[in-house]
Amino acid sequence: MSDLYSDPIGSAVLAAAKLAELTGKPAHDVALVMGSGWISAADALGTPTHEFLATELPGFLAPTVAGHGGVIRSYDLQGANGLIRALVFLGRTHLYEGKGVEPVVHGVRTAVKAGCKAVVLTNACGGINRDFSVGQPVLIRDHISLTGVSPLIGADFVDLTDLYSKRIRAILREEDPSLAEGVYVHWRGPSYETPAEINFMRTIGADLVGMSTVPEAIAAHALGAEVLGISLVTNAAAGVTGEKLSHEEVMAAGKAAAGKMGELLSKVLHKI
Ligand code: 8IG
Repeated sequence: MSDLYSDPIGSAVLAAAKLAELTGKPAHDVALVMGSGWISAADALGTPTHEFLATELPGFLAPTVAGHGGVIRSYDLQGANGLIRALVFLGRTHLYEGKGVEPVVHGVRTAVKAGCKAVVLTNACGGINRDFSVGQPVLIRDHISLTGVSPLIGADFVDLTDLYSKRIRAILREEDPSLAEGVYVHWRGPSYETPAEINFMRTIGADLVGMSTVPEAIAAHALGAEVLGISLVTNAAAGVTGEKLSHEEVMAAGKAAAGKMGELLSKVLHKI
């Protein structure tokens, strides 16, 4: 039995084998990780062939935050270029849960070991850039890690120059030219930023702030998958409007806007 902490890649290989067994599919093509409020985007993909708890696969932890599902779905999507097998994670583990980075990236590693060549990472985030409004989806162009946490261990000096695939971003912007792009800053949480921290983030070039996505993007890229990151701005970051941040408001804004993103995703998945 491979252990998630002592052999995270071996553990992902085991989880991918169990996934193949549960779905009867030897491989999947693309993975989507749905952040808070993105469940309606997954629903727009249609009816999954399989749905089960992430904890049915080795190495996955039970989720701890309301609205972060911990469910895995497998879809057969018929596209212009034939059948696409999509693996969808509803919910994820975050660094702020305090279990280390291994469980945070276990899903995307499992997906890549299951054959996925592209990984779509979605999240709900705070808007730092004043041009962005609540309910707006933004493509992640690049990131700044303020956690400094990498999922990689050892002399694995991975280049991150094109971490958020230019090619895939171009496909989405061709489908919807109104899509904005921005730099996402990773904050450990679970406390939100102070207004002074948001001013600092804006000064160093950040447009969006959130508590996910970055370790998963690095882990997927290091294993050779292409990454697309999409943030849904669900609140103005601290100090931007003077309003306080509430988890309930964040969830509501996410749910309201994710449906149209689901339509966009189902249109572009077969081109990715
Ligand atoms: I949703 O304002 C969401 N996630 N760090 N700051 C951080 N994470 C977030 C925020 C926010 N909104």
